[in-house]
Amino acid sequence: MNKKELNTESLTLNAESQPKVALITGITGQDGSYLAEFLLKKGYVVHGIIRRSSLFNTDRIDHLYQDPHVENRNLILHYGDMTDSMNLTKIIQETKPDEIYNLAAMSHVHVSFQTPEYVANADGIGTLRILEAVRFLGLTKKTRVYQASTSELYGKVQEIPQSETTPFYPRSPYAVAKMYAFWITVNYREAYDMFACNGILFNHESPVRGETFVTRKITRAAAKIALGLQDKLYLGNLDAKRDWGHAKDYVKMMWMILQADEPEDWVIATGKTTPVREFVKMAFGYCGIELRFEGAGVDEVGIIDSIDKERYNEVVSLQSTIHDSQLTIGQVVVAVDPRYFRPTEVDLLMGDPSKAEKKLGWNREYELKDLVDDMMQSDLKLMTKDVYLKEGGYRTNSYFE
Ligand code: NDP
Ligand code: GDR
Repeated sequence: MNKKELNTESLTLNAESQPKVALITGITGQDGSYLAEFLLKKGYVVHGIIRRSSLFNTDRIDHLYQDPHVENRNLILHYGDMTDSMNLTKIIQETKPDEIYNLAAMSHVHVSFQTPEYVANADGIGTLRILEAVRFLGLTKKTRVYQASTSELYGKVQEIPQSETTPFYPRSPYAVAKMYAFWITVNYREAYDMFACNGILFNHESPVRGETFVTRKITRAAAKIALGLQDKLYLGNLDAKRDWGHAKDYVKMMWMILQADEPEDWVIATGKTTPVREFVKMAFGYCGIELRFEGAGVDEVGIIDSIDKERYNEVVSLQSTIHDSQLTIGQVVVAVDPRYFRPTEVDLLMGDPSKAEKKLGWNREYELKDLVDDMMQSDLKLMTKDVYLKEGGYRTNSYFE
């Protein structure tokens, strides 16, 4: 594909001038919701697979939801699960998608040590179920498949930065399951001439990132601490370094990968790496709260060094006077809790996105600072609701990992 031909705003039609049809597994997740929004804007009919849950689990796509009684809907949801081959095959048979984005997964690295067998089934074999359904239904020439592969494959990294040719060394049940998914995607491409691709995406975050991933845990806590709703944030390994981008930039690339001339595997990253500790400083810094870190290992703490009152009032003090900050200089607001350490850690990730930049013309809109600002702005707004609820005498919930 020529760079100039890539018009992300245009209506996307298939050969018979019908809107293209996409199927997204994991549509209720962070990436699924942004991707659905992106594809709908481009004129796709989007089918999504959701799990039955005892509570509504469609928060992230509720703004896109269409009543099932409306005619000519372009977002259609199906109940399903990555562990149920028959169900996946039936959905693919009924929808006959032009593109499948396989995003569904138990995606939490630490939790995968507690549920390794389930993760192998959903994240590993689940990918095989999708590929095999496409093959079995005779859709190999019609349906292109995107597999959500991950920088976790590099694990104990063999070189810095990591590129498409860097050897893998997975360090968790999650990464090992994703390793199977990576290679089965390559194998189906080579064996059956399928347009099946891996996007090896490095960490990407957003205001709708799951609350127990480190960035969102930090921005939620920084917002709550700034508003006087929480005293302290407990974290694990502050030395871990990640290559963090914005999910909005990354879902665009998922689509670009499936529009390329040839099916290939692609690294998507920013090319920069930052320690968790620095992310914490940036999040508090957004509120005008300067932190310094003292101590080492499990004894390390983050302490308030100074407060820029003007900045604090600008972003935190709400429109009214309801909040009287409890923050003091010297206060410990971050501490280490070993329960968040992993049995085997991935110390450093830093991707080399030059192939995607050169061959597909991918570029990013968000730098790390923009990402932190976006997440902090959103979480301050979210937590401010709790301040009002408390003021009004209503109960608010504290969710801790
Ligand atoms: P999320 O955890 O936010 O979303 C995961 C989605 O998968 C949710 O919709 C979830 O449903 C669904 N899901 C989980 N298990 C099953 C199952 N057994 N059957 C059907 N659906 C299931 O992940 P992200 O959006 O952040 O990531 C998307 C994909 O990209 C994942 O595969 C992840 O491993 C991978 N990835 C993510 C990166 C990142 O930094 N975000 C980086 C690299 C790869 P429910 O809402 O019901 O829980
Ligand atoms: P990761 O993301 O494991 O890279 O997987 P996560 O945000 O969970 O951890 C990043 C790093 O931060 C360290 N850390 C903590 N992590 C969590 N969750 N909670 C803590 O309190 C904490 N303290 C320190 C971790 O040890 C780690 O080093 C994410 C997921 O989205 C995967 O699905 C995806 O494949 C990879 O990114 C790329």
